[in-house]
Amino acid sequence: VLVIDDDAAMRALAKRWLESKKIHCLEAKNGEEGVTLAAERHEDIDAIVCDVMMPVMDGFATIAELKKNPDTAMIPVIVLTAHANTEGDVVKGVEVGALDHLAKPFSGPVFLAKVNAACTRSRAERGLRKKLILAEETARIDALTGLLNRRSFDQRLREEIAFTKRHKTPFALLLLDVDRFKSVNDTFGHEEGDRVLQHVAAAMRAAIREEDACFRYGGEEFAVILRATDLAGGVRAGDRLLGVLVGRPTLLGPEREVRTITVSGGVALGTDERFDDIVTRADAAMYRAKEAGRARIVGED
Ligand code: GH3
Ligand code: MG
Ligand code: MG
Repeated sequence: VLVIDDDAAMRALAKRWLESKKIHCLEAKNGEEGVTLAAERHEDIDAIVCDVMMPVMDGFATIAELKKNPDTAMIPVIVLTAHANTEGDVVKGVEVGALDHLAKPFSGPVFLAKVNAACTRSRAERGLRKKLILAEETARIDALTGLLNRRSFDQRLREEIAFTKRHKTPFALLLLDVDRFKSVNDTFGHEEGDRVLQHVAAAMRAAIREEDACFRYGGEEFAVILRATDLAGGVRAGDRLLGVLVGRPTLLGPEREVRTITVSGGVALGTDERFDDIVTRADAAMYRAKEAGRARIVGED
């Protein structure tokens, strides 16, 4: 719990009550110090107790600052009001986002009960936020390869089409399919097959620029959406990936057999006039790459 109060005796009193319940107490002697400390230690702070009357930056301004920073905005604040002007201060405190209030001089058990309630709420919210972040991530990311998943691909493709319509700059779609992947599964088993998919994903990360999003499109098929890129640029990106794959063969099975994994790829162009059938066109180009002998990237006609 962070206690912000310019009165040293007040801080000492609060600290004694908190520590009697084994709650660690951080202290700040004015609003600025409190805001800085809260930002630095936000992961450790479950609640903030903040005095109203302080020189330079009063309690309300302090709370307003805490609410501006997304890292500290969610930490519940209890305002410490002076007895004489409690009502007005409580109203202002609630208006700037305080959770609760306490009038000075306060009773220890009431203080602790309020602090405990704030801490419980804080920890529950922290747990929920963590779960939410994890849930958002599993919704976007393919668990095996760590690349963006099919759902993200559909979303990003819609965004890219909107961007292309607005800015009249084309984008390229590179669709990739692992060559003779069934034979990896059949010869070495599915687990080694999975490792090959991770190997391809790592090569994609190495070969493709950060702003060009890489996806696992499904099974052993991958995709790259290349913003503001023409057909030749899309083919170049695919060739770069092939270069990386050829440059780093992988070892498979108990005998650690050396295998070079390759992909075949097709590139299609999305323009502000033609975008609807881009996946079909890239797929057709990829099919031609397979027909022509695999391990190559073909642009659409
Ligand atoms: P081609 O060069 O023509 O693409 O030949 P291929 O063997 O790669 O093509 P095919 O489509 O016949 O085989 C794809 C195989 O990929 C079939 C399927 O069992 C396998 N596969 C799809 N998803 C996964 C996966 O997540 N893990 C593993 N291990 N195998 C997968
Ligand atoms: Mg396939
Ligand atoms: Mg394949």
